Amino acid sequence: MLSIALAGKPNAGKSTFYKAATMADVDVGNYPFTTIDANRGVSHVRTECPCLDREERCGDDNCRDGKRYVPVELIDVAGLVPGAHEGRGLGNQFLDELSTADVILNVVDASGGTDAEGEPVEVGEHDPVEDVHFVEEEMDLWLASIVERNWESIERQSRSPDFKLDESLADMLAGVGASELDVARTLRDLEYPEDPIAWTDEHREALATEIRQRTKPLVVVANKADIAPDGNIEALQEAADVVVPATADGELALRNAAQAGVIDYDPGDPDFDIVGDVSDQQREGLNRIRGVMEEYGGTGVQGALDTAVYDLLDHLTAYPVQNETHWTDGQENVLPDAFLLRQGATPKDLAYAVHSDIGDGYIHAVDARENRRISDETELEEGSVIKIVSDAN
Ligand SMILES: Nc1nc2c(ncn2[C@@H]2O[C@H](COP(=O)(O)OP(=O)(O)OP(=O)(O)O)[C@@H](O)[C@H]2O)c(=O)[nH]1
Ligand SMILES: [Mg+2]
Repeated sequence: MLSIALAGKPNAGKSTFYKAATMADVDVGNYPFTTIDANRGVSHVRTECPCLDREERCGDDNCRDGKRYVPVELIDVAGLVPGAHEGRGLGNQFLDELSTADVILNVVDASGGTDAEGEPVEVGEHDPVEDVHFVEEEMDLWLASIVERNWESIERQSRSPDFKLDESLADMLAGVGASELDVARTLRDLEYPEDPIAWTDEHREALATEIRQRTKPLVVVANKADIAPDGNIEALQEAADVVVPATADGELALRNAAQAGVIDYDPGDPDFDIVGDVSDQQREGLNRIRGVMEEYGGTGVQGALDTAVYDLLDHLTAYPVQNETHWTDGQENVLPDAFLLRQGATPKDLAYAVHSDIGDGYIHAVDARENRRISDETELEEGSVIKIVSDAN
């Protein structure tokens, strides 16, 4: 499963985001370091279900009237403060928790109502732009310290006649989610001495930064948009490449209200309808959230997850089926599974995503939308419905 981590300074709203996105019961509080141990749970990205091209909707939990929710892992870690890589705040051990993540949501308090350490201050007092880059810097320095720690071993290995720098680095960096390809591409873009003994701290830091950028792309979540002073969101949008304005608190309220049957709302909808009895106070609260949604096209929680997976990681959703006519599995469930794959993935990649035995036994694939056999090199698209013929079937 793809893994998305929430990072950022304390008190920015990471756990609120996590709670809203997973509906798990976790602690939220208006003080730094509410979260100590990481929370891991299942959330979803939202896309259009292929059933929209058929007469009937799927009618299961993952598809609400054609809105398809595809599972991803979400990780909520302790707040990060400047100097965390050296052990400040809750230290660097939780930076390790980020190592398994494919993409990071950097949750920023766009209201400027918390200082650099996450202590409450007047709204607007702190400049949230300062909180954008330190997260990247801490991650870079943390990675650099891992490289540094392991360098002696690389130097030792370099004495062997069949030493290859890229292979040794790939071994070392596998633990932070870097593939051989990531290492190869990074080395291609860097200037560095052939002999590891001649590497300086600057070389190692440059390597760490490049690897981090490649393996941990970042979305800035401009949270607390509901109380952010004018201009703060725009300033954040200028400071970072990918910024999603959000109200995690608002999303949590909507999901709770939807669960209670008070409103009609599916995560990621741009608006909601009030369908149950509400007090004047509740109506006022809901309308305040509506105001933020009108401005930004939704609460931003679902939007941030979708942006991370579909835009930054450039993934697509593919649907394996056993029956190419009815788009069902062996139990007649319509479109039972959805897999997130990199753009450029082929039917065989989908087969392996389903199960390694199906991948090993892959014979050919059928495009169920067109009901015809497709070549092994066909690149899947968003919404591809594929029957895999495998001798492991
Ligand atoms: N106004 C507003 N407040 C929010 C929003 N999201 C979270 N908060 C509040 O911000 C405070 C901190 O929220 P948490 O979710 O505990 O923050 P955190 O980032 O997990 O904090 P640590 O675990 O301490 O690192 C709480 O008082 C939340 O209610 C939002 O969208 N708008
Ligand atoms: Mg927390």
